[in-house]
Amino acid sequence: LYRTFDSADLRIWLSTQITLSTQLGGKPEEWSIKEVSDGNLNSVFLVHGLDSSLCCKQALPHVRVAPDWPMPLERALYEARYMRATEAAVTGLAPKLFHYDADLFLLVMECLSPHTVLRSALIADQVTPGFSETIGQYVAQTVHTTGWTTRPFEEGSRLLADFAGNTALTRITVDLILNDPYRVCTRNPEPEPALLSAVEALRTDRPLHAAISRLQNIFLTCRQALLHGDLHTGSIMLHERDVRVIDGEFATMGPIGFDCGLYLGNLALHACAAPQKMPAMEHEMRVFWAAFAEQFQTLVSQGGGDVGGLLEDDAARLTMVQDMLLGILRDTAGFAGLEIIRRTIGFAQVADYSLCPDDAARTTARKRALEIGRTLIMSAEAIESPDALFALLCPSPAT
Ligand code: SR1
Ligand code: MG
Repeated sequence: LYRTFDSADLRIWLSTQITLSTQLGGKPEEWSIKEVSDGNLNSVFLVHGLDSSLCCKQALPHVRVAPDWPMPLERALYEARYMRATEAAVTGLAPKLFHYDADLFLLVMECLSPHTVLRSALIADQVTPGFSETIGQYVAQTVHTTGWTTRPFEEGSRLLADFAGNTALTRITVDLILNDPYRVCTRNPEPEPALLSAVEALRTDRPLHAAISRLQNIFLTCRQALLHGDLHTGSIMLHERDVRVIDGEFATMGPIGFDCGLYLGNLALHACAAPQKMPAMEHEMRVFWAAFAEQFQTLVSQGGGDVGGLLEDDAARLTMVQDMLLGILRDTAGFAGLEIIRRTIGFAQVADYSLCPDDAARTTARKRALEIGRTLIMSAEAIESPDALFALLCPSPAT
């Protein structure tokens, strides 16, 4: 039954869906349907009816930006499962899922309008400072509701089973984030000549490879909570103070620091591309971590799961939470470093570097990003405080 939809197919299909067409209002020929596909993987359409609007996202049988790269359609199912597993915990922080069609691998969601993608808003300098508070709360609330301190272990085991099959997208992460930037690989774009020696150095850096192996092990074996799995600034939409997380198709049980690290790594990348915005990005990092840590501590202290169930007093629970937060902080540093490096020299690079005024400035920005990424990976295990992490993510220009 699967076929790749264009706008005309979508209009016909929606007209057969009584609940959705009633929700839209008016007649099918009155609906405005616009394709707005922007990400690397899927087709996205915005449908405006007389009464309401919808966002329809369909998985393609290949990577949208690389049609020769086949990709299983089931990623849409995992995105739907992620939205359902987390929706009660993050109402208002993510779009609502109205319908998932298992034959068409199609999600029908709340249309976020007039929202823009955070990465584009940052590039255009059109953000309301403090947006990262919502992201910190989002991560704390999603990982709390799916973690082992909250519910009996049987529920965590069910999540492990529900997401174990998302291997195609986890393979993308394993390749693109955890391996490709450090080896010769046809997926890697040709580096600009001025960056070649820095790229080659990363391929032969044995201490770095040892530190990355540790992070690979954490990513693949630590099943701490259900992750978004791709929490970069392109997976967030916002309008003024309304901030929403989208695109949970990479969802997997994994280390909480992975979601935190991808987000902070993308803020650091933006600061590398536009150094004058370093103070603003450091502010967002601090806002993120404060919101995440505060919310995590409040929620996890409530208990309810098999982990921590023996702890009877507040002080003992606080000690456990602080111990968890330190581990998450260290993982965050390592995964932020990996994200910064892969977005600088790997397959899916970021538009933030378009802010550099010329080629020389872009090369300088990229070299700086590679240095920051490497330092984060190498120092992750020794980090003792959030301030130490921010100092590595936002080093002063002289260092
Ligand atoms: C082939 S997909 C490339 C990247 O796009 C997604 O957003 C993920 O970040 C992935 O690594
Ligand atoms: Mg995405």
